[in-house]
Amino acid sequence: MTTQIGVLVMSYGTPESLEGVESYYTHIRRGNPPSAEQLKDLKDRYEAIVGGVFPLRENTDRQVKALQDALNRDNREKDIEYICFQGLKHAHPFIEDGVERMAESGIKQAVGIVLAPHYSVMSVGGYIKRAREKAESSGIQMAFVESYHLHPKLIEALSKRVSARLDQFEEAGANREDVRLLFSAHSLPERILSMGDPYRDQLLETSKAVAEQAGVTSWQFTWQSAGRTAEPWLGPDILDTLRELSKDQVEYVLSAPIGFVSDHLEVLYDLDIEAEAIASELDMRLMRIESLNSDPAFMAVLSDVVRDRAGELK
Ligand code: FEC
Repeated sequence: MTTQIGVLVMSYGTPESLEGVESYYTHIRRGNPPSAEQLKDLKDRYEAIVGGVFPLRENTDRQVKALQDALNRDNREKDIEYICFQGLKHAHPFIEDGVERMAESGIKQAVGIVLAPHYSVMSVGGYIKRAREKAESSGIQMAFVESYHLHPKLIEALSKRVSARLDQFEEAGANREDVRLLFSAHSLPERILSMGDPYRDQLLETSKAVAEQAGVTSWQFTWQSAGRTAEPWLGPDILDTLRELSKDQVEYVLSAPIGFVSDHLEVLYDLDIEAEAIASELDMRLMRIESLNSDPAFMAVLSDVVRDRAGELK
């Protein structure tokens, strides 16, 4: 008999339309509505990005479908059928909706995974807490993937992307050795460090592994997309890092936003528009590695870690 295992694929979520930005932003701000100025600023950023106003929605839909296909394609466990459900942190269908849909489909056992490879109690930890609470009250046994930041297939997929862009720098006349590889991820409040949170260390581990595999020695890590709140956030921010690199006569920079797995606002605006504008002001050449999106290599990472966790369900 075939056993069905649910897979709750969790992602940040994005509004469905410009009209939905206010309630989305209010949700991110834990129920506090943004000021008119903050709202306009966010809407302007969505309007500025190319590739569709809310590309994260489409990208997450594709990733969820591709993961389900990957999990069932080779059907290593002949008696298991994986069924993927989506659960978003700040938009419909919310994490709780995803768990509810699993319960309605008769799922009794499930694995939860977040489309973000690095664990922080403030990011992945928050998704897992919400899913776990809902699963407990819905009678679903759930196991969770907490991080996959050093999975060999992830390191390979990222280092291939780095090498491809270094080839392009070379074709454009630069020496590979003169390109500074700049890894980045979403900043979080500095207080996570005193909480012993693994987020920063995991990001540095991914950076080191990717640089080594791509044969790059000139690299560093920087933060991006810090929140606009009064408390201090982890830095330096990528815009300041670019200014510092320019002072050191660095002309070529390759951005590798390893904390993200999809094209969305924080990549398409914060890097491709905002950081790009600073780079051109400083007369630097900035390129960015391609996002993982639904690359089969990334789906293989996700399906490996989901299967591992599924093996722990009794
Ligand atoms: O394309 C899109 O529509 C969504 C892009 C998006 C992603 C994303 C990922 C992460 N965030 C993380 C932490 C925070 C914290 C705050 C915060 C605020 C925002 C705002 C927008 C936004 N985030 Fe986000 N984040 C994305 C978008 N994020 C929009 C609100 C306006 C702004 O500050 O720019 C601050 C909350 C507060 O005010 O208290 C904290 C982390 C990630 C990466 C892991 C993950 O994907 O979950 C961490 C994508």
